[in-house]
Amino acid sequence: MKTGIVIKSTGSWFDVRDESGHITNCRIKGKFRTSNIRSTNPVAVGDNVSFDFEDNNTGVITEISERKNYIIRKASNLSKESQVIAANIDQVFLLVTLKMPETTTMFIDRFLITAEAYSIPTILIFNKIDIYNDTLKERLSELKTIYSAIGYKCIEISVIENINIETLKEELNNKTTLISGNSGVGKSSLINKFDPIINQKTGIISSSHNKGKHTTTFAEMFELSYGGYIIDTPGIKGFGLIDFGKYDLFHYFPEIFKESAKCQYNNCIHVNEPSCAVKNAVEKGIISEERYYNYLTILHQDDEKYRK
Ligand SMILES: Nc1nc2c(ncn2[C@@H]2O[C@H](COP(=O)(O)OP(=O)(O)OP(=O)(O)O)[C@@H](O)[C@H]2O)c(=O)[nH]1
Ligand SMILES: [Mg+2]
Ligand SMILES: [Zn+2]
Repeated sequence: MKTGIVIKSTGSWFDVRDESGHITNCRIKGKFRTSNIRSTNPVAVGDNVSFDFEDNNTGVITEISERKNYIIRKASNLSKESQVIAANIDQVFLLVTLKMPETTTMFIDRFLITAEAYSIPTILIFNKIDIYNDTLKERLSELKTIYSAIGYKCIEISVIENINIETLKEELNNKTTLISGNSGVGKSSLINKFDPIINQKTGIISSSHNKGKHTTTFAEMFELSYGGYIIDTPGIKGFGLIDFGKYDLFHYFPEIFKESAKCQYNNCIHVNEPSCAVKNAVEKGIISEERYYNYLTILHQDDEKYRK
């Protein structure tokens, strides 16, 4: 038996790298009891696994070590199956763009809820600033103000014009970083800049829809020659949340959670309860209206699921 880390997953086959750096193409046999989560992929990139050789080149995964954390999503709110994007990560680079394609704050907030739930530090990276006009630059500064006030580090970059790439590289040091975001925001283009040994395929933005074309199809982890690992992932359209309780959702909005201590009712979910400190903070501009609106929308969109 050998042990290693899953560095690539194509659905049914997994590349597992052992300590010596040797990579074995592994499959899984039978059903796996990883944890109590129901996911379409029992093994994810970042998982520490044990495996037996089948022959010289292939192996069978026999065991998955308990995960420190993971990022999990559903394709949509209604889907039953969830997918583990990656496991055992130290931080996330959430790559967003205000143009070509436009990342919504709803997408950002849904992602952040999941990262908060597993206490995974997330840096918001605004890419493609080279194509922002004045209106978009204003919007960028507004978003940076909102998210940095909550405590998220925000960095604006341009992969094409090499702006702030070195600053970003400093954040990678010796950590395992997952990079996620919508299709076409420049995830693969960015990681190609992190190390010349990485040569990920990049795609074009469809001119009719201003959206990416899902160029990256599998999650894959790369070792950086200066220390640390980076995981490139396929672009995601929607970020469906796994089931959080109605009374738990606001715990994952740090600024709402902070104010909630002052609400009159301890079962307040900050919708229309009297003497709600959260609503009060929104009125005073302490909590961003947009974030609060997204909170309410998620609470109601996912309401059906909570009632079941
Ligand atoms: N203008 C501009 N274009 C960029 C920048 N960064 C990346 N792009 C372009 O955006 C397009 C998509 O880049 P990719 O790196 O393939 O995007 P991705 O996020 O990996 O997309 P998926 O693999 O589909 O999820 C390419 O045409 C890149 O050249 C940037 O800073 N400015
Ligand atoms: Mg890509
Ligand atoms: Zn309240």
